[in-house]
Amino acid sequence: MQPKAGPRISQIHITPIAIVDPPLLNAAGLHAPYALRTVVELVTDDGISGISEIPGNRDIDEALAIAKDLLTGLDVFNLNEIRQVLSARFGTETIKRGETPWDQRKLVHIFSAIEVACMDIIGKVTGRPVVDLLGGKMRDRVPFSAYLFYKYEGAGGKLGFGIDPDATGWASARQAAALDPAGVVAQAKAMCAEFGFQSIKLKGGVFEPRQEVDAMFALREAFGPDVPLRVDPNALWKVETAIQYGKEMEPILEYLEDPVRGQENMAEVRKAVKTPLATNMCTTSFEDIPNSIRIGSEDIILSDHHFWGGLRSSMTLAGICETFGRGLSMHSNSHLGISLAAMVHLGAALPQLPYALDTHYPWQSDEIITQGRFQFEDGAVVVPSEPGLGVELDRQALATLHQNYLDCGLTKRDDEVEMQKVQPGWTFQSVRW
Ligand code: GKR
Ligand code: MG
Repeated sequence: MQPKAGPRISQIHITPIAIVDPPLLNAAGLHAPYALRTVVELVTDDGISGISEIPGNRDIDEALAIAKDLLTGLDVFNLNEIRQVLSARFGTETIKRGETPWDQRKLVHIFSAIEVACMDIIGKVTGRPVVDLLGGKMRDRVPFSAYLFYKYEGAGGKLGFGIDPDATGWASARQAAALDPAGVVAQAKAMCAEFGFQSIKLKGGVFEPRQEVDAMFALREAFGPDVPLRVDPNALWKVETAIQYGKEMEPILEYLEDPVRGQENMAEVRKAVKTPLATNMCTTSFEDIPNSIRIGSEDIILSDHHFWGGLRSSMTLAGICETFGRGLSMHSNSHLGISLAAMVHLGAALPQLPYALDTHYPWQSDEIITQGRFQFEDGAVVVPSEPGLGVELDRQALATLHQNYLDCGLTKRDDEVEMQKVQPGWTFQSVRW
């Protein structure tokens, strides 16, 4: 039997969108009223469409536009060739991971955008869900963690720091300010009541460590010892601060995420504190792995298919983690359902999943998939069983969110600038306490 020629890429649509995001605080400042995402759609010569979603950034969109001509005519099954063509055009990564909590590298995001959309098509052609293309389903439901943020009052979007007085349930609760331990606990209760999360993470690096550590003890007091807790100061603490508070939180933390900046500092803290250390900041690419193993910078790598170069690369990372005794979990940024679907397929395929994954999804209210917002049951999402990612693009919603992008005037994420609108003169410091 002769092998069949695969479907070939004939169209690539790149659509930047802006989604409503509340005024969340983090180490780099404040979230803008809209978070940017880019939706990529590939269409094959026989009319099959595949989609993906990545963090929005004008430079990455421009690079994707350049990639269009290179990718047209390529076989969607030949992901190796696609990767090679993109590498040959864009060379090795020129942008550094950077100091902010989010990753702005170009090539890894492009790989991810194209690979996920191709996998969606391959799934549709073969009639199998993406999880099967990653080696098969290890679990039917993928657990996620509550992801708490300090925040100002406000709904985001057009309302900005204003609120919708008619909102109810979590939609109302997420508008409230959370600026102290009591506010954090109230947010956690509302989020867990709505989504059923069984683990809780607090985004730290906002207030001086004593306040954030008190918030963690307040969460422990409110939720008891059976709910695993994590805190993520996004590398803002000094080594001695991390050791002092890391030791204090040993009895209550499941893991401590990026307390300090850089692999060397993380290794130093890791030697002194019994709690496992996790990272999405110091070991973020395959090139970082050798030094991580050499010096022991973390226990758990928080993978993210958007910046580890796609779903198959993330499976490769899982193998490396298994070999070297690293745990693996997942990092997130503000996102919609196409990204969530990909995260769920990956989470379902990972050989081990000892930790609930991060997601910002509860903070978003928009959606661009025809099925509407994903439902969580006891904090978990059921793995889609339809071919491909199992989600379809809602073209009307895409048009509306693209118009938001045009209207909001943002072209990249800049939390420092947003913070300066509230606190003039505020500047990001890569190590603060
Ligand atoms: O959304 O503000 C945020 C987070 O700080 C995000 O950008 C981080 O990348 O969630 C992330 C993290 O775990 O570091
Ligand atoms: Mg983190």
